[in-house]
Amino acid sequence: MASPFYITTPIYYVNARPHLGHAYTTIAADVIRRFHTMSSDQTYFLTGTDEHGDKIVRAAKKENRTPREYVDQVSGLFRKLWPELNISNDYFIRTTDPAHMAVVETILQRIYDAGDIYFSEYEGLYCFGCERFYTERELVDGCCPDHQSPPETIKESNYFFKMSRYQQWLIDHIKQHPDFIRPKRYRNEVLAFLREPLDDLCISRPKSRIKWGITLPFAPEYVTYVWFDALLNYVSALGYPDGELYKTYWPVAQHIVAKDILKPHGIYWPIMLKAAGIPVYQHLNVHGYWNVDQSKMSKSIGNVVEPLEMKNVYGLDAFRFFLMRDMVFGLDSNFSEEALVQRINADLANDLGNLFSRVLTMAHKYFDGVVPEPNPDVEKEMDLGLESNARAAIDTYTASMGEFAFHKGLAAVWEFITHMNKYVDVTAPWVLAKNKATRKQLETVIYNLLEGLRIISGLIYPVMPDTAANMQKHLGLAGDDDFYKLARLTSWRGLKPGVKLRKSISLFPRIDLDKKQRQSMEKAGSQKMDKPIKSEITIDDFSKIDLRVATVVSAQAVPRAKKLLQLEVDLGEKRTIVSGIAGSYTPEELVGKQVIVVANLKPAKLMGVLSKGMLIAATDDAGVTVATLDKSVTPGTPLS
Ligand code: ME8
Repeated sequence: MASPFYITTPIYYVNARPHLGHAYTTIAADVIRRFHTMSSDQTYFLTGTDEHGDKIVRAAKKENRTPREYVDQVSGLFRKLWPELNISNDYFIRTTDPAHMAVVETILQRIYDAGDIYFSEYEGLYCFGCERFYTERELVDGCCPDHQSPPETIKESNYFFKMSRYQQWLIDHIKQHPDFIRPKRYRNEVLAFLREPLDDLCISRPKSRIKWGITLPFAPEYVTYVWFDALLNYVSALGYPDGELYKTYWPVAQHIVAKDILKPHGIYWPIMLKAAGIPVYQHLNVHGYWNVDQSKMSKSIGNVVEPLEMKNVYGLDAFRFFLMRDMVFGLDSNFSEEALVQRINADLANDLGNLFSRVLTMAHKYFDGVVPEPNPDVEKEMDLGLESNARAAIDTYTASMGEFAFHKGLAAVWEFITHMNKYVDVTAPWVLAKNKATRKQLETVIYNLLEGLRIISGLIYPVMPDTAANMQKHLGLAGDDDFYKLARLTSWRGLKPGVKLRKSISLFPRIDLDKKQRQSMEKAGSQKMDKPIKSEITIDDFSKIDLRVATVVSAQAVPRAKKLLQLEVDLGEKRTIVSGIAGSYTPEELVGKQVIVVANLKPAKLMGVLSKGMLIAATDDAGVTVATLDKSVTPGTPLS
């Protein structure tokens, strides 16, 4: 019988456009949902937008819009993005939906009636960015840890939720259910937090301060705090309390969030559920951050990665694959286009793409594009462990994917792809084809390879659904809706001899990063000619940039990065700087040169090398020219 499976993403704030981080969580949810359909589970996948609160009102004001106009527009951006990324959500919830608002009121009233909400005057440290009060011990150097600004002291009467009453219950629940919060590091983090007494949660905001929210049913002059509203989306979307979806899916609920919202999901949410008499969720799955150039993505640094841009440049499946393969679920990861291109070229173009086109080409050359019949006389002899490798890959894959260890699941598939490539080399079908006496062997080898590809096409389905479908069609399985089901993949010999194959194709063309970079540099170069002078800055703005003279002590190429050179420079102290000038300078040409360096630029890792500073250079159609001085000066001399 099909088991139910329910997965949710956070509902995203509509105060910013969707970026790489939102895309990652939502793609991870899509992957896990598709993985469960492989076992024929009955699945439900929810995402949506979080639209109430101060943050949103301020963002709307900045754009001269009413909150309603503003939330409709930004929520629309999320809703339109997901199909572009092949996200298969069943429902998209908005906290401004009347049905959701009604559920929030019902649950608030229920908790109030049970005596777990009380009214009290409160003076505290409030961060407007987070829309919450902080205790002294939560602050870092007197500032909000997220916004790095000091909170304001405000005094007001408010409603409070008696979280403290449920503290011991929550500790016991987490201890009795070791994988309630996973991976373990986040479970430990929550337990560590629960070692201190839990403060009650202020769950209201007076309407005199903010109106854009859900009115407390027992106090019309107050709206509810955003987290109380937002978290309830996970049950309201299912039609709590009587909906069929609620009855089927709530008992098996799993959430995915990043570590930023561990506390609301690991502490507030289970306690809210307990107080409302609703069973708690099954698992909270917590992942780390995608950083860009080792820093958190932010508009002010200008390192925000747009998912659609990545899709348009590199292809959707390659982008999805990179995100799932490169991040260890639970840990932080660094995003760079260079790493993305390396993955595409190595794993997708080389390992999988070459295998696929090689095997199809041979099937056409030797068997006119028809799946040959494996020969029972030589089947065992020609297997060479391929079938057991396939089984081992499927076993590791299923165990890993089920625990959200996507990188491990994919690594197991790629191990099998490596076996397949070795199998081609060892069996050498082109040699078998030369001799009539080895026809049986050739039939069996090509059959086995096609069969291996069938299994691979199924295993990659959750992460790369389009590529899986493309492989499926080429393997003569078009119209077979169950081609990726685990039951089908675990039986070897699933491919029917005699079936017509399509002509070979290149699944993933190799990407020439240098060419891509050259093109974008050329574009930038031509733009530079007519690029207007930037807007005025003050002398104070300029003085923030610490320009220094530095002497290049040594220089060398950076492995696997044709554009980059690693320089050791002396600017009064020794520094390593990585610079994209390899196309225009040899390392030898640079040694001894005096160059100009931005000495206080935030360090960034480039191709694994930590670069502390940046060389000043000009780029035009002729390439890159490094700025130097007219006469030699003492290393470290500042420029002004
Ligand atoms: O917190 N790396 O919404 P939000 C990985 N509305 N994931 C990232 C990321 C990054 N650099 N940046 C964002 C909210 N995310 C609340 C949630 S739920 C009841 C209410 C992802 O728009 C990640 O999933 O700030 C993170 O938890 C979420 O976006 C935060 O989204």
